[in-house]
Amino acid sequence: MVTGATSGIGRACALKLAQAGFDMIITGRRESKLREIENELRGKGVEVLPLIFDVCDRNASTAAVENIPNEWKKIDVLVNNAGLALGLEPEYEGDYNDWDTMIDTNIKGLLTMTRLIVPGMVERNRGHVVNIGSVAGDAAYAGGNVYCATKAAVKSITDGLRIDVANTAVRVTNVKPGLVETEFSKVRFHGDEGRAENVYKGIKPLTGEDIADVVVYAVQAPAHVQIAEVLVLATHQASGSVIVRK
Ligand code: NDP
Ligand code: 8X3
Repeated sequence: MVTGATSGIGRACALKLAQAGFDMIITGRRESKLREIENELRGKGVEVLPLIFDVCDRNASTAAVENIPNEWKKIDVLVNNAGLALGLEPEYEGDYNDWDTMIDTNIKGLLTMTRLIVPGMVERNRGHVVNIGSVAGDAAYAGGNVYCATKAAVKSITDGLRIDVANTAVRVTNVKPGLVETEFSKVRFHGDEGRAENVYKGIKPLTGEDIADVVVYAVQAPAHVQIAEVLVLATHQASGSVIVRK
């Protein structure tokens, strides 16, 4: 299961995991995009189950998971990818709604999906949770404030889960990308495409596929190998705030 598979990193993860032979449960809120990727995945010869729901809506998330047909219930891999940044204002000028949406999606949505899916993994003594964190969780950068805090929370939540399932064969990974060119900046700047494009000017950013390669590696590592955490940066990015542009 990949959450937020309609775009960017999640979409690339779904495609690369399908290429590796996994049947795919894909989720997102935009039905038309989900249908597009459903067709693309079917073309790779795997079974696909699309689920349309908002990870911020706990009742809808619970209903979606409870209604998964029996033959799909044994989920081997959960990629908790659905997430977003909104705004880049100084903390003292931030928008309350943007803060709530980031916290509800990146922290509470990820926790809801973990709570719904991981008990089955523990019961079967088999499974892998890959959380998509961020370099933004390692240190705050200007205007990053609440987004950075949500990704720092993803680190703690991932580490906590890894401890709590250490007596099982379930593995837990935090993949922390740097600059990846996806719909991320368009969403962050509320649809301002010009501002979004500037984020990737003068540097060759990562692609969703670059991150998906890391996810597939972690998932396919031998059973005794747990890739706990990976920071993946573009070559001319050194941290959340050090980016050398040409
Ligand atoms: P995109 O905007 O391209 O994709 C985000 C995905 O999340 C979409 O499929 C979207 O689907 C889904 N999503 C967002 N909110 C919700 C929600 N409430 N319920 C269900 N699905 C939701 O961005 P990215 O691919 O870049 O982002 C994916 C993850 O990677 C995020 O967690 C982001 O924080 C993280 N990340 C991104 C980086 C980057 O530079 N791009 C770097 C580091 C981390 P839909 O709109 O259809 O619901
Ligand atoms: C996304 C990467 O640096 O834009 O998490 O915050 S950054």
